Amino acid sequence: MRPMNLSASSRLLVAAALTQLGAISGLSQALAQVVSESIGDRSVRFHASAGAREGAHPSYALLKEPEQKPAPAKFPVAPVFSTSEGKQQVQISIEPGTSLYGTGEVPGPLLRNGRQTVTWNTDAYGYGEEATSLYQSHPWVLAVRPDGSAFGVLADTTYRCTVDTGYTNAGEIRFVADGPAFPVIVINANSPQDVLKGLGQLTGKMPLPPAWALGYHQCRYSYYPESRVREIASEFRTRQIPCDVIWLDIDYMEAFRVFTFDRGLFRDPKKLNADLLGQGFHNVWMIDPGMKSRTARGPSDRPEEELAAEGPEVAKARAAELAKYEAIMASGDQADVWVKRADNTVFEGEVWPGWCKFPDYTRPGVRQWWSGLYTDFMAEGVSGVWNDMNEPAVFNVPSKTMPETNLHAGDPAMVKPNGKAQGDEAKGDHARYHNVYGMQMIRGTREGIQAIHPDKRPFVLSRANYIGGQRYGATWTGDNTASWSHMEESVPMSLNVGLSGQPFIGPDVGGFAGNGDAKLFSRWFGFGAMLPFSRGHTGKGNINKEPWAFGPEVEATCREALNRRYRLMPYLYTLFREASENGLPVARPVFFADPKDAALRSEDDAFMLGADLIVVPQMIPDGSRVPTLPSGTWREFEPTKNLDIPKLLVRGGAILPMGPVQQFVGEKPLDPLTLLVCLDDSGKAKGTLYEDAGDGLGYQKGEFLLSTYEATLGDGVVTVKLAGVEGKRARPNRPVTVRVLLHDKVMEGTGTDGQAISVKLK
Ligand code: MIG
Repeated sequence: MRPMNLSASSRLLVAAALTQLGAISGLSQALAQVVSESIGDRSVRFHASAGAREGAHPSYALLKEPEQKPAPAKFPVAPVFSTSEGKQQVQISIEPGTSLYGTGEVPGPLLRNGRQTVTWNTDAYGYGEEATSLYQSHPWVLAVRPDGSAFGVLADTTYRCTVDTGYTNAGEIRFVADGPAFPVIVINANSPQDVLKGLGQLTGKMPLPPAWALGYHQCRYSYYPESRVREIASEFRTRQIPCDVIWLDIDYMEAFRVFTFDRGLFRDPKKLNADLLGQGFHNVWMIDPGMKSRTARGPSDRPEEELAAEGPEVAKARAAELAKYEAIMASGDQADVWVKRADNTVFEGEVWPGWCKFPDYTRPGVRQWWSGLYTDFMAEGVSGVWNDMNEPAVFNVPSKTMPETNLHAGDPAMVKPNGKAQGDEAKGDHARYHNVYGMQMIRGTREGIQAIHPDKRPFVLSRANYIGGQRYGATWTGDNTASWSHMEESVPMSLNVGLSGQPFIGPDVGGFAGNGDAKLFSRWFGFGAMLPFSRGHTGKGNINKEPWAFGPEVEATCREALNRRYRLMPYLYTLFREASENGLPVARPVFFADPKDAALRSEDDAFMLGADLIVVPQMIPDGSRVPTLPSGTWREFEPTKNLDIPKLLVRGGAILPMGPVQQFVGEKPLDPLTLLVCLDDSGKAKGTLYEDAGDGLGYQKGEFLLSTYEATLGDGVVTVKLAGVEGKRARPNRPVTVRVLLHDKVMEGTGTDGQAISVKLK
């Protein structure tokens, strides 16, 4: 409650007294006047006080400092500000029956009620369910009310922030953060879907990735030498298992020096990349932030005898790589790009290459320098970049990262909520910038590779990120474990990242830490092939985990799982396009099908792809778990007895576009186009198909084709018509197969795209 009927001057006096009191009791902010402003259709930003608004840092979550309008007279959510042990605290009460989600990359179940997360990007190898901080930070909660309406709350701070989703008090969401007072942004809407669209408007959307990135990715720590990479690629093609990308982990580097190649293991990366591309494989190579700062040979250098045996030509190439690296480091020193210690000397920390310096990506000029380093690298025919260890991870220190007192320069041009550029206030300690370090790194990476290939869409994968970071790259869920619990967890974890603004997410399919066995691998692969980012990966020293590594039975399952992904690629690509336009996740919880249905709120074995398809994996070995699914018509598509292959259910009222099996995206034209029709109770169905060049930015100039198909049932005949077209890409002259899913059978008809196609139901 606020003091009433005080004159202006006495109010000031009270405020002053309370400020002093506030330091110990936390009363001052609770009593100070909360200031709020409208920053979007259904979004209001709240500040603890006018002073807090004045002092607030620029936002890293928001796409840009938004246009402000007076706050609406009535708004259903009112954050309450106070201080707790010197930190700002914000409480948002929730009505009973409210379900909480989001909070980013979190272990455990989908439903977050009763949990606590701490935003602090952490190298969390083999994390357990009790872990409160993983690799990414999303101080964001999605709250779904009993009536299916929803709101989202974003604590707009980069500092370490405790996100309490009913852990301390079941009736509230609570944020407590280090650093100065921070604003809280609330998005209120009629549905969780609309809240996420609002989040996309404010924080930006995932730019449309190149189509190949939606294919299957094969990784391990690490594939080398070059001959092993070629062998993996050939195996995929000979065995006819679809795959689009082969990944190169740190061992390709010259003793972990970034932007170099070990020319003994990889004599000609350019030729390797070109040959792979000739077989339909793109490639992704790893780059870390830690840059080897001392020239002395270290434990990561290969033994002298081994190097000598490679002969003079390799020795020469190796020397050239080292010279290139020294030039990079010299340019970094010259431009003084490094993160500093509190005493302003250059900070060094140990990572893979031994002692390293770390670029200060918070500085725009450093990002530019970093972008430039990709020029030679990309010239080797590199298609995509994997930025790892960017929490940043530092070895041999208890904190696993750099000291919080380290110094960053920041970006003076960034605008604060008060509308002014921050100028000198940009300088800040690591505590302030830790959680955005990785995000700013991949921002530089993305800009670099975009500038080098302006005609291509960049692909960047990052381990660390911060809310809004979907603007710069995809992410994965880090070093999980080859266990049934981690397999099960990989679905809700991916879903909550999606519910926090990042659609391009998936786990290490098969598990990173440990071997696991055939059964686990096969089960995981079956549904891993249906997640937005689908990549098999495993740690150093583990057994082989390619789809064929566990024998013919598992191989057949993997092939079937991937064949399905590739056949559904037209639908998946349409979903990615939708996500890039409106911010909705690609993989969604099943309660999205009916946000009013309380029974669906905690279902997290099954998940949806878009609004029209439910994927139902079996998370326990014997397959006895029965997930809760939405009511209404949902028809199973291509039922199978193989427990490792998830059930697929199509929504009544939907048309799903599908294509032929292909070994890589773009291998074949979308011919024939298959339209999978599942009628609703009134005998109607509708669906869209998005097509474009699959790469490049022409789509931004209208070079795409967005087709809407509609089906109607009349007199025992289903007729599918093209009901709408957008974009200026020409419609291919192609055959269409219409497959109508009925409750006990499938009926087919054929025709030509663009013309009405009829299927007689017998
Ligand atoms: O400390 O580059 O999460 O995917 O294979 C390990 C080697 C460093 C951690 C990543 C993992 C990657 C590994 N990296």
